[in-house]
Amino acid sequence: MTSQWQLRALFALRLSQMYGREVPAYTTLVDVSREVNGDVLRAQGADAERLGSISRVTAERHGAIRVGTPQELQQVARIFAALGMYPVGFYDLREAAASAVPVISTAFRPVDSDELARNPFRVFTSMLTPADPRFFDADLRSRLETFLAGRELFPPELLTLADRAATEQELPEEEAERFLRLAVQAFELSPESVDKAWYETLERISAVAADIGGVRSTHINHLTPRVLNIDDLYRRMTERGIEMIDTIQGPPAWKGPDVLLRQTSFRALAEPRAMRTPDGKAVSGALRVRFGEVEARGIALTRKGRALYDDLLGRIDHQACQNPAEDRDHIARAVWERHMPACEQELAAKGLAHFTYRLSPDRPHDGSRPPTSLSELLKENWVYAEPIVYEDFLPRSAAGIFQSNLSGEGSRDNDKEGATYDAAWLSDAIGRDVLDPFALYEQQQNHSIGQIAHQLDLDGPLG
Ligand code: OOG
Ligand code: NI
Repeated sequence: MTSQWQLRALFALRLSQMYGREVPAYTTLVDVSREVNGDVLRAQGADAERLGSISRVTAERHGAIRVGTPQELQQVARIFAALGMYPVGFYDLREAAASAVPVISTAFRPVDSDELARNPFRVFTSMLTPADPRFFDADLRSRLETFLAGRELFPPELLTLADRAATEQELPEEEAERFLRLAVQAFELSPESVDKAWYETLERISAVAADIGGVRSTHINHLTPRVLNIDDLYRRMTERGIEMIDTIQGPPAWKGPDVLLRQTSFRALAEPRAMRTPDGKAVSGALRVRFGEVEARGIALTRKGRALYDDLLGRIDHQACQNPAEDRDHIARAVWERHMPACEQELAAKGLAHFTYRLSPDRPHDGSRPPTSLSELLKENWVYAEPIVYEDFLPRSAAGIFQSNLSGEGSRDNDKEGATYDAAWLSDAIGRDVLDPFALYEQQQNHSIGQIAHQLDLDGPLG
């Protein structure tokens, strides 16, 4: 029998092998990430594993896919449920991007800390919004919806096997093999020829719309390894002649704790694709639909910490706008140094980040009674705090990644009122709850605090 987490790990591995064959620069990225991680581990020892064991970090990937309709998203949810991955978070990229990115997104990922430790594979999944009149007029909307309704992204056999894995929480070896083969195949780049005129019609609105609704299949568009020093990785990739986008998205490099997520990417090469012209002629074309991305993960922030993060980004924007000659990274670092706590203890004390609390092995064993507040317990060395790693995404970074890999701006009519989508709408459309990431981190933290209270025989909640 192959359990769900094994299916998840195998799926991530095979997807990685497939993507490496299809996009060779990805293999370079994985090699360089491994070199960087090895160097960080040698230089920092156990500290390098503070946000996850090296085996987890080495295997860690996130992928991204894009689909066209709620029905397709529902099917994606069935496939990922087979792998123990559930929709977490709602991202509205339409609002986060300046150019035309007509999608809303969620991320499928494991939610329990044990499952995350086994294999944290996650997939950022976007769905097209044809009902948004800022991008699509009534005629194009209806042509698009008809086109999408007429395609099949996932064969019924794959979905049946997925449902079985989700219900039984495992699959017999032969079925597991079949499931994995069909699942990986569903995310390969299809050799089917592309209707050139239709693709170009959508491309004028948005390259993302064309990528999703201009073809009869979906594909994984990047697969992102995790690296322990993204600044070093950026330098090494550049030295190897791979042209990276000009920024690292997210928090700046600085001496204090890493929070949330830092990401950077490179544009993939145009790949040859068979195309059909309106008069039925086969021509060869090329599409740039895939790219490379890498990320470094930091500590999960609380809602309050996240509000601070968003506020600081706003300050950086403002200062960068006022001082166009100054280097943005430089501005960002100065803002961070001024406003972001310089150590984990302060992040915890101010309620800005999430931690798992555990009993210290060297706590007093002389029969003395422990204090009853968490801060005292920490101070007197009864317990210690381990940071909880951020497992999710950032809408603004995601929009930056989308945008930096598009050729044109596309078009959007901001005079029109946008169609409204939110987490509740998405839950309804997929037919399962889209989970709140903040609530998940909070539960994990509270659970650890509850356990400490229990182990130390303290009654009532810890203050
Ligand atoms: C997704 C872009 C966002 C991330 O890591 O933030 C993303 C896409 O291009 O489909 O992958
Ligand atoms: Ni990504």
